[in-house]
Amino acid sequence: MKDEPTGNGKDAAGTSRRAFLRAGAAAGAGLVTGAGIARAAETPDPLITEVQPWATEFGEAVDAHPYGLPIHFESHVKRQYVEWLTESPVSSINFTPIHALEGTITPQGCAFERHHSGAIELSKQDYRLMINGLVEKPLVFTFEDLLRFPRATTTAFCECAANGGMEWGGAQLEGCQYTQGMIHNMEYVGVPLSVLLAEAGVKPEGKWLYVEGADASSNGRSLPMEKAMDDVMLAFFANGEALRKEHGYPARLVVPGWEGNMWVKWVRRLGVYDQAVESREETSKYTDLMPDGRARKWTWVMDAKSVITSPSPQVPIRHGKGPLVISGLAWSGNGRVNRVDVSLDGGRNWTTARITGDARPKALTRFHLDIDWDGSEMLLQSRAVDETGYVQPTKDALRAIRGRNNVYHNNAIQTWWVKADGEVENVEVA
Ligand SMILES: Nc1nc2c(c(=O)[nH]1)N[C@H]1C(S)=C(S)[C@@H](COP(=O)(O)O)O[C@H]1N2
Ligand SMILES: [Mo]
Repeated sequence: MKDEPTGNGKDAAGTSRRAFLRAGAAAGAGLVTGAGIARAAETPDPLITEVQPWATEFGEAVDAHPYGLPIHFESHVKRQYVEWLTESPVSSINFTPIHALEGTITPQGCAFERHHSGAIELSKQDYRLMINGLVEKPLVFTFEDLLRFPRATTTAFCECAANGGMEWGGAQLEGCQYTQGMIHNMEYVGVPLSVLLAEAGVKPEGKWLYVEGADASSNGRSLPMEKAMDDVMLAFFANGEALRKEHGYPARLVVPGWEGNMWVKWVRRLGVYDQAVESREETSKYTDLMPDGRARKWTWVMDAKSVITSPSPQVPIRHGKGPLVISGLAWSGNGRVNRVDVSLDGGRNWTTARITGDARPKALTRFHLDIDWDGSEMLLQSRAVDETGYVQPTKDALRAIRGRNNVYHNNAIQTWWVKADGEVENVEVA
């Protein structure tokens, strides 16, 4: 069984696509203010002149939805499951509709899920957390116990190491949901691991923490003690409410900046050891197969990356030329995103985008670029630069080092080919 989606270098139609820069592909990029977008209607607009049903009938009562869902007009904004990627939906992944979201917070209800053995239902009553191994005092906590420790909050992205993995072989799936949607970003509240570990008392030889989940897969991962003591949290709440079942209810690990696989869900045990356990999840999986056939391990940090979410294949331009909002996401596991550049011509020329809202460290950051589109073809790209000075690489630059054997850690620049009719395709530039 294929474990993480790897793709096959082909798109659904079985063709491998590689687009080429055309002469004169550089599109007009005058910056706009939005003035002149709205026009006075030339003929009477019944939506204004006629009394509408929503103004003559009652709307829904306040007792209709004790817990609401998005309005049905937005029902297309949902996770996507791609059947052919994996053999079984209980050991699989789905994708966040990043093309349809704005801002930076991912609602739990459409945040991607990755389970190795399905999402389990573990009640707070049945929950136990054990800390054992090289500690002064092995401990077991109930969920009620955990709620009595001082809390902290952090906003962080969780990106599966396989995000964009299908792109190693070439531009494939249409849509940034499929190509880059193994990511979500939430505001978590929980207890720092440093607080819980201090309670048990880590012995000086305890250099590694092995974190185990309560599901059948357990998804056990080893974390160096420095990271565990730094910014890792055992979270109970996400985006203001309890974690959803699929995200690890009642408690999951939040490991800011590090690959999603380390964000153990339904955490049941923290084992303190003097070395890494070298579990399946950190040996045969989540290592980077290099061109010479050797596997590089412990590539925990998710390097800086960005993607334009709109326009993108699922969000073609329907309004024709003129003012166009280019919107995208950038992030870095090494800290803050300092700058995002956008290219309209496949990486020849770059314009610095506007960072909209906060650029928090190790969290999704929103950028916008407002252009005056002249209606000609564009090869849209974005490039993140983080606070360490690291610049998101091109696909070719990354492949020169990593080859094409890889599944994981593809943070290369993504290209969208915007055609004159506004349709958008996933391509590569050569
Ligand atoms: N216990 C447990 N934790 C787990 C997993 C799992 O299968 N079991 N999957 C891991 C992987 S590979 C990823 S990418 C993230 C995904 O978190 P999410 O399902 O909340 O998006 O959870 C991680 N934690
Ligand atoms: Mo993952």
